[in-house]
Amino acid sequence: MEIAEKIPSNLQSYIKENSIISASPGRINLIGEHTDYNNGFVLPAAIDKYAYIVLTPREDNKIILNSLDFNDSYSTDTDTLKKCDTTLWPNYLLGVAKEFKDRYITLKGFEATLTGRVPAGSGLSSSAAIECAMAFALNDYLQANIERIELTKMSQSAENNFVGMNCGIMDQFASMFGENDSLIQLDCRDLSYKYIPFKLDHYSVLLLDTNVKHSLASSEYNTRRKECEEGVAKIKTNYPEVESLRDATMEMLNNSIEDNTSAVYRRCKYVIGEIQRLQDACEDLMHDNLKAFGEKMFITHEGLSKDYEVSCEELDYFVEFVKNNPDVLGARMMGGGFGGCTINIVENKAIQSLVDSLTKAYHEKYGKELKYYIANISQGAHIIAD
Ligand code: GAF
Repeated sequence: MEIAEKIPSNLQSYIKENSIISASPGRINLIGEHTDYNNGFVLPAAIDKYAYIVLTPREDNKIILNSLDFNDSYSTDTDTLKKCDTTLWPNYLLGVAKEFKDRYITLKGFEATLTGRVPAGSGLSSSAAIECAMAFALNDYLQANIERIELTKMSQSAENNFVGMNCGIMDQFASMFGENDSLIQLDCRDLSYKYIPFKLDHYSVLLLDTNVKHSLASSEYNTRRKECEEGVAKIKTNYPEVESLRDATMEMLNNSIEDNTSAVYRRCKYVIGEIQRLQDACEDLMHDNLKAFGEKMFITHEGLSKDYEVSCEELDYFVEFVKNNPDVLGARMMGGGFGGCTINIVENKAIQSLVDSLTKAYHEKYGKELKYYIANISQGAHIIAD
């Protein structure tokens, strides 16, 4: 078997003559946070950190799953697809297998070995990367010929319905549709999208990882979704045509919820503002106005922190730390929130000194270790060898 692309060395010994190897990346999101499940726009991109799967066919109906990162294995079979209730990682893979089965595609036995280079718990969508790599490998193995867009929806559905995390579609879409050096402007209402070239010259996308993940993350995520739905229901009593916050304006909101200090009002205010802000930010990119783009990132952070309330002390500290640094054009928390990374647009020559000073300050203030990554915008899910 000829393997054109470099794959992690720990996978080598699992590769057999008839193996299929797939890879799918983590993502960043420049602007448009918590807008996907409100039918709004998002602006993600795939990054050069991948989840890899080696899938080797079996003659029987057994499914054997190995995680090299957790040094763990799990077995079930194609008939039962028994969910694992002691640890989560097998369920990302089994959830995707179930999606094929639900589409009346006959499953066959296999052994799948997984290793990931997307840091977990950093808000870079390591779980979407695993799901999409699995969807790609199974599509190839079962010769199902399912299109990328459908594989994207299957991966999201696996996370919603098998794993039990009610995420939107942004992460899986970015992992599947990423292109080198391009952002994806995705309209989550109808899944239409366009690529926006993103060449930063002497700037880079720097991810500063707080290395914390507060346990509130998934329960608060579901609460935010409910609060947005509640807002839509209130607006709908005056404006029946409004189906989601995408259709709402600030005027509609003000005419529908009197108390502008209430949680529901503030959640809706943030989302309505963010959907518009993303569209304005894309205009900034068209006009090569990175400075204006970056300023909007700071505004987004403020909204996520104060109105949407999904930030945390560490993330706020990181954004505050870079705010008055002239070499940083924009910064904000990224992803679901309550930990993980901030995304920053930083002048290349200033990166090292920024990282050094924040490492020291973060350690002094919180006793915690900073991690950081330069995000190179890369290709989405693909087969490496089959
Ligand atoms: C998480 C979810 F998985 C996405 O769907 C999205 O809602 C994001 O949080 C917030 O923008 O990554």
